[in-house]
Amino acid sequence: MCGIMGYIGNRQAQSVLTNGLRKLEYRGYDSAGIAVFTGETIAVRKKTGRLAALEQQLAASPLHGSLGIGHTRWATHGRPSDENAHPHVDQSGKFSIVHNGIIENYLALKRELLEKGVTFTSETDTEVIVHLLAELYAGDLVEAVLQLTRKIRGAYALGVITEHEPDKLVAVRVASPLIIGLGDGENFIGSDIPAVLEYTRDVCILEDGDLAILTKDDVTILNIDTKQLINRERVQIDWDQEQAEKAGYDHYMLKEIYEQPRALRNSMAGRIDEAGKTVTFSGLQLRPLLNDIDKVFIVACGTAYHAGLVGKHVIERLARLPVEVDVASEFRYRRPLISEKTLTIVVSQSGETADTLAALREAKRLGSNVLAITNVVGSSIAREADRVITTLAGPEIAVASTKAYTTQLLVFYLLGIYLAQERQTLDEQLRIALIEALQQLPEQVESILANADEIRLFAESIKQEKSIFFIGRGIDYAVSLEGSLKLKEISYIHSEAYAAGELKHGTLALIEEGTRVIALATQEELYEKMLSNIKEVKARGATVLGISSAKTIELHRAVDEVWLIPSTYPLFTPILSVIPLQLIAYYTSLALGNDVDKPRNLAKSVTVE
Ligand code: HGA
Repeated sequence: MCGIMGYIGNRQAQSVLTNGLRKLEYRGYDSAGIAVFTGETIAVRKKTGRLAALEQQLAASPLHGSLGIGHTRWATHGRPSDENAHPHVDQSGKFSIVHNGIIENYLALKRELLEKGVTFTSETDTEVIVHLLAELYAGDLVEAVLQLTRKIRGAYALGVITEHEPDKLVAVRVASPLIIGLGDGENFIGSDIPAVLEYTRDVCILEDGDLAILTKDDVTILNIDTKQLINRERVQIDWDQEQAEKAGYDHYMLKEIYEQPRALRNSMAGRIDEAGKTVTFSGLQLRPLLNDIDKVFIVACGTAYHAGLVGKHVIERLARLPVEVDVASEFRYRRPLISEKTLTIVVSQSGETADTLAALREAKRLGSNVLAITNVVGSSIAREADRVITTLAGPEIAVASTKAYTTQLLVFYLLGIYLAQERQTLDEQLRIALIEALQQLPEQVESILANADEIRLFAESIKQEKSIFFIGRGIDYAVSLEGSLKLKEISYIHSEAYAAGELKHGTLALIEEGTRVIALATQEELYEKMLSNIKEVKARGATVLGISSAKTIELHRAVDEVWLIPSTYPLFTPILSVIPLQLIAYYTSLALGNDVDKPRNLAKSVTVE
């Protein structure tokens, strides 16, 4: 995480940098800072807390100049503080850098620098970079940065300026994202495209090993190892800034929840033939990846992992292929059993999730083909995977993922049906009926969203709870995990998701008079079993909310309250049952006065291990 912005041109850099950083705050918001070349020296302003705190400081003492770098931080090394905030400067104050990533060998480098008498002013790994750079500089900034890249190890996107060469801004990308915005008489760097969209729609996406030299009028890109010039494609961005803003909603999360019908329609568009009989991923050439596979491995983190758990049910049921699911941070170190006959599916909203990217590389190293499901075209994961299915959810800004999750589910449904077509494991009539049901989902989501009011009241009633349980069986259990994560991450209320049949093996001991339980009961074939589990918690005093599509009297009798969701095929219920859970989390967080879009301790797009 962390957001980088850089500018060289004729405008006042201060406002360009703060505008860009505002679009990147989703990447981190522990502190923010900018460094601007004022004509004589590099001046730095940095402040703990949100960008607004820095802006206040800048209003009191503005910086004037047209070359600068900026940063919004999500701390990995050293607590959030003014000292640890970026940009960092060397001892002479003549060099300044911003960094996104982790320098793995920083302790050894720091020791060497300390022995040489260098004084450090922060606890960050980043600071070694700027001292090293000053030491390596011998009149040529680019050369010094190239040498620097030979000394530091880890992940880094860097923005670098020096008052010795105020006609340039140097940027490097090694395993952390960075893009260039191409303007007329001005150029930009940014961690993500929205940062520069206010100024230009022409961008070029740097790849690992790229070093870019920006002047007002030119951008040159070199490879850091070969020093060869590189031509990176210029891309025209056709989505507008408005799409990345709140569009009248109080929070990005609410906006993104309400965008789900559209996101689902977009993600389905062009992937079902006109007759509604088959799923097609035209242009993707998936078939060569499927020859001879005997196993699927789904790897992801957080919400995307929960989508993967649903994906397992879908692929196993429809395509009759065994599926293993793992969290990426476990997978990458556990020597997974993978071969050329395994299809690895990695799932990541941002396409930059560091653990998922590492898992992708590990799977490839072991000979597996990798299919990525991601929301960001041109992201690292999209570029390194053998094939990519994009979830067309549009930019997701809120830290708590909603529309990315439901579109990931949709892609798993499409993929499950596609695999079933290819493997001939599904009767044609059933396939057509499934596709029909799939096409109804956006409208069904709309109908749930139209009745969101009761959820506000429910949120009010749980906001003082210390702990809440989500229970379900089969695919409902996978959704329970997601509902519980959503509640935890933005309301900070502890919650547990449990496979309903597993409660009696220990956790039932936690149920007491008044314990709040949210029970998902959407699976007809497990309905009676689920009713028994609900009765078990009721008998211990729990207050139960049931979420189901079954209008049966038994359920109404067994629980304290029931919310009905529209009926669909059992495999498709997650897209519907998760909507009330997302809204419960949202309204509870709101009722508690939390910062819904930027929950504490978290950030969007986890680009560190
Ligand atoms: N390691 C640096 C940058 C952190 C970062 O990129 N987070 O995503 C620091 O801790 O300041």
